Amino acid sequence: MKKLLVALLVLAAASYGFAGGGGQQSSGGGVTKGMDRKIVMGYSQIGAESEWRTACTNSVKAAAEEYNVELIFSDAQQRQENQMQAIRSFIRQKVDIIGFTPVVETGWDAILQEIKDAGIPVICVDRQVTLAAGKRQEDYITAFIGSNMITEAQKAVQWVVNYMKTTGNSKKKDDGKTVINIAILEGTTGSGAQVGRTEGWNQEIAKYPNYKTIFRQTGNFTRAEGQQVMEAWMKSPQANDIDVLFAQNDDMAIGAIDAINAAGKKPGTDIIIVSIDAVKGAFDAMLRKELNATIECNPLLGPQVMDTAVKILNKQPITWWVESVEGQFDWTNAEAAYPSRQY
Ligand code: GZL
Repeated sequence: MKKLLVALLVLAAASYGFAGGGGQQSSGGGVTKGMDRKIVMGYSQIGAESEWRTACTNSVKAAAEEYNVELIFSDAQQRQENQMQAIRSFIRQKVDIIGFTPVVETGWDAILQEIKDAGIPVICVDRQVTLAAGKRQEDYITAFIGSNMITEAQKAVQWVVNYMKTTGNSKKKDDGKTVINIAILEGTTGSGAQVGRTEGWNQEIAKYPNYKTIFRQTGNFTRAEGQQVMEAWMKSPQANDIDVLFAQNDDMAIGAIDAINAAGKKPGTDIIIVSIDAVKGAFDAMLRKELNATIECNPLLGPQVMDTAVKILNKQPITWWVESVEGQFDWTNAEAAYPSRQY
């Protein structure tokens, strides 16, 4: 009886994995596709804050199955210290390769040095890191797989300016002089996505001096926080001044849409809304004419992660960063594109 109890406890502990869920995903024996042995990857994911993140996690797990990679997966619940704990565990377990999405850009110098000292290659996925002055990412990160966040936001600006010049909202059009007031819901403060999208937006919108930012606050990439922030803006004296909302991801935009409707205004008409990701919820909102446009940010990175891991471990040449190829969707193409969307 005692042995059975111990065995069950060991099984439970192994299946639970690290903080917030995760654990060992092994697809049995055999070898990894493209290798002469089965490799072990430790993967530290930041959490499950958005539809996008869930799609990214599912892609990584499915690709590990497809490649027959033993995946030790950790969900950090948005906490950098949980990522550090998981990565140190991967080092202790002497995994073949580490994959991780840094929840924020900074604070990784020491742990990346530990990984380097352990001689384990590391793939940074989705969001980039910023190291101390004088240090190059390429000297610590073996490969980066993800989007160009700056480009995504620049596309969002161009979409907004074109729409305001050609269509406008229920109150005004952009004639080059009329002031267009913008509210911005930013992602997780300090994350590569928030930093890049803020930089890209600010750079591009500066070309249009009649566009004024009157609200800017983080909604932490979540629907709930996007709604809370928008509710507060809708109760403020400047509520009626908002012409355009830029949300740095679809989940915050969808939360904001709920708040705008609750305030008796028409999202997509009174307030023009552009966001980033192009998840299914955004397509639903565009078909309801409540979201005007979304700029695609591809979460289906799993196959590229596993293919790159195999190339690294086979000592084959790789390109350090292969930028994701991404489109954009609005009322002119969302309906036609929706059936073939994979996330
Ligand atoms: C972008 C990714 C962002 C998504 C959000 O690459 O890091 O994090 O845009 C997600 O939906 O939460």
